[in-house]
Order: sequence, then structure tokens, then C-alpha cells
Amino acid sequence: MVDIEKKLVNYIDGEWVLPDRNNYTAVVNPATGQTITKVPLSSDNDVKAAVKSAKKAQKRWALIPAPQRAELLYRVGSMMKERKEHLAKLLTMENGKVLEEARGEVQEGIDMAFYMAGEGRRLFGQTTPSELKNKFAMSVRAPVGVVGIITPWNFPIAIATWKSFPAIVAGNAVIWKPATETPIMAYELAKIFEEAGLPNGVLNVVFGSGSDVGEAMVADDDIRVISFTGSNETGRNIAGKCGMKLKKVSLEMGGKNAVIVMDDADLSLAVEGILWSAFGTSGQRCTACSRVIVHKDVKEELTERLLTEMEKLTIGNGLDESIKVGPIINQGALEKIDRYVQIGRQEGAMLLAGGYTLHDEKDNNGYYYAPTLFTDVDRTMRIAKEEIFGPVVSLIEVDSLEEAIEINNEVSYGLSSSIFTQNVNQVFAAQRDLDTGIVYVNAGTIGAEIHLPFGGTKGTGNGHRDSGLAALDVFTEWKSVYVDFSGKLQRAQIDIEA
Ligand code: UN1
Repeated sequence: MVDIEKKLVNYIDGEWVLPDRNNYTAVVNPATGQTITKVPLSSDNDVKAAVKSAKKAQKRWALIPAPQRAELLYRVGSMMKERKEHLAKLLTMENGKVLEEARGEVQEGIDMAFYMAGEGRRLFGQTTPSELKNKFAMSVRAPVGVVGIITPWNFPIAIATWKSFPAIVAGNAVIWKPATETPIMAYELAKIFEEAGLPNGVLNVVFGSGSDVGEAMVADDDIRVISFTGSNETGRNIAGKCGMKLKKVSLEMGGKNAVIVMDDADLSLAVEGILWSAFGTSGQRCTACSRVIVHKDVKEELTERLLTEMEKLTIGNGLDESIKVGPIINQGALEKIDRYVQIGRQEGAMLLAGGYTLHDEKDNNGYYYAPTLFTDVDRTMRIAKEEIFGPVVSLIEVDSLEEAIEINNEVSYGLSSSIFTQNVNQVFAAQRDLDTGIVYVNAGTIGAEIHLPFGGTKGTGNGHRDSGLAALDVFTEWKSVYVDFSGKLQRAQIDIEA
């Protein structure tokens, strides 16, 4: 068995196995700076072993009827539900997000389990008439084979369920590389699958870095899909390599999400929405609000109200239920956020709140950043265009809805957007014209539900979607099947006379 207080090991072919080389890195609780456990830095040999086991297992797994494969997901969902509190606490410890949000993330995984289990009894294909007599035509979803999933540290369990559950219910076997910062959720989820009775080799977890494990997965011809959530740079690198190999790749790479506040908005609601979207998870969501595009007539009032509410935010260790904003994942991320704040100052934006790192009084080795608000931000500034991935918001003033939409759309990302207005015409115009994969009306930019497609336009991805039914398109191939029961050779397009 694995003693997670000492170190984690890989999960390959239904066994917990030591990595190929004796190389580990520390897993640190970002709230305290203390080491929780160690995680293997595996090599391409570990990936090869995982692929070998997955190839063998997948053939058998695909022959099990989908409703039975789904039974297993029901069990996984039920076990996650029973262990929700346990999982949430571990998630807070390895990732830092506050307990309430950790519970929410685990719930997202539970929802995904039950939703995808339902798909085991649907997995709808299509039937369509043939152009020929006595011939039947249909298209069915076939599993792709062995698929690779690469998941980030900011949603270590939810995003893993968005990818692995549809893959598994559709009859694939999975090689999973979790982020090295947050391997405990991967360990816990794999353990749940094991206890739920998943056949050996259908899910394999290989811990390690992107440059070793990730690259080996991309390079391996037996892995037919790579589904990745993470940074833009890494995603583009993966896309390039997969492109040359004609390997299917699904990418989700962040956002520069805006809340638009119109002059008729319910300002109390808008403030709540902005606070939750911008400072929840310390801004470390792909969907986090990092721009507020505000109508000039309500700018002053909105700013004042925001500042008043920001002062009330409690910052610290997320295990303490009174805390609203947890730590930043690590020192590197903290420095990146601070660099952006310095850039914002140099660019001439006015800093109204925050703008500094801080220490929790009890856990003074954690990585904390004060919720930060800039105003007088010009749309051309870097802080208005680049993803910061931290608790930093830029206020941009506009005169009209048209201008707000133009500014929302001119960044290179297109994940999430939101508008606060009570004008129904503006609602419909905005939902049509905002160039993002997710649009909210009178709600912040975060809080996507798992049965809708998740992803975005432009630099956010490459057209695929996580979760929702769309996830099945990533993990299945369309197979067109023709059954000719005429007893003679009928040539399509030629023997078409009635
Ligand atoms: C992410 O930040 O990559 O919509 C995922 C949300 C969450 C998922 C975020 N349900 O904010």
C-alpha cells in the first residue's frame, strides 16, 4: 500500500508501483509552506509500462457493454460522495483553495460521475436512411483506444473527472499525468476506481513533469488522444507535436475573462459576482474575472462598493472556515502575479487596493497575495490583455455596450464573460456578440456546470470542449456502418434508380 505521508507511487496495471528511477519532488501545502508528501518524477519507461497495460486492458474494456461500464462510474460517484469531506480537506491541503470551494470542486466531480454514468445508457449514435433499397445506415460512437489526459493543479479532481469519466464510459483506457503540485487528488481518485472494481489497466496514473512524462505521452503512437488543460505555452507545444503525428488533441488554456457592468445593473449583485469570480480560488481559475468593464455612469459607485467589500475578505489557510481567500499555489506563481502588478503600475494604471504579497499570521510560510484592484486601466495595457492567474482585477471604463463587447472580444482568449444588466435587449445582444465559449448574465464569470460544454474560442483552445456531451467527441470516433440486406451488390451513387 501507499503511505501518502511518505511518498506517492504510480498506479499502473492495477498495481501501485515504484517509478523507474528514484527521483521525487516535494508536494507542498501552499498555505503553510510545509511538505505534505513526495511525488515521483517518472520517466518515459513508466509511460511505456502504462501504455502496455492500457492497450491490453482497453480491448477487454471496450467489449463490456456501456451500461455496465457506467455502473462502475455510479459506484465511483457514490464513493466520492461518501468521502466528500475527506477529499475536500486533502484538496485544500495540497491546492490551498478554501474548504467551501474544495467541497464544491469535489461535488463537481460527483456530478460528472453521475452525469457520465447516465451516458452509458445513451451514447447515442444516429440512424439515417440509405440512398439504396434494403440497406441500413447508422453512425455509432466507437472508443478511440488508449487516451492521455494531462490535468492542472488548480482543479485537480474536477478537471480529471471531466476527462477521465467520458473516456472510460466510452470504452477507452486512460493514461493520466496529474500536476506534480497536486498529486493527492489523483491518488485518491485512482484508489476509488480501484476499490470500485475497475479492471486493471483501464486507468493508469503516471506522476511526473511535463517535460518527461507529458512529452513521452505526446510522443507515444499508441496514445491516440491527448486532452490537456494548462498553460497556453505548453498547450501550443503539445498541439504542434500532436499535429505532426495526426494525434487528436483537445486543449483548454485559460482566459482573460471580463465582467461587464452596465449603467442599469443591480450593483450589489455585480459586486458580489465580481468578488466571487475575481478573488475566489485567489483568482487561480481559467474562468476567473480579471477585467471589469464598467459603464462610466456607475464606475465610481461600483468602485467604492467593491473596495468596501474587498476590505472584508479574510485571507489565510483555507482549512479555517472563516477564511474567504486562500494562498497562491507556490512561490513562482506568487512572483508572476507580483510582476504583473509592477507592470500595471509602470503602465500607468492606478492601484486602489492590494498589490503586495502577505503572510498569514499563523502560517507565515505560505504564499499569499492581497486581493488587488487597478483602475484607470487602458485596454491596450498588458494587465488588460494577459492572463495573470491571481487575485488581480482591472477596471476599464466604457461609454456603451458596443464598446464593452469590443473590449471584451479583443483579447487573445475567449473562455468566459459576463454581463450585469436588467435590459433584456442588452442581454440578448450580449449573449450573441460576446466571443467566449461561456457567457453569464447577471452572474460572475465562474461556476460552470458539468453537463454543459466547457471551453472557449481563440487562444483558449482548439475548438474542443471538456465536460458536457461535447466531451464524448474528444474520446470517441464516429464510425459509419452500412448493412446491406438486399442480397446483391448495390453500388452507392450508381444503382440509385427506383
Ligand atoms: C478552471 O479554472 O480551469 O467554472 C475550471 C468554473 C469551474 C471550473 C473552472 N466550474 O469556474
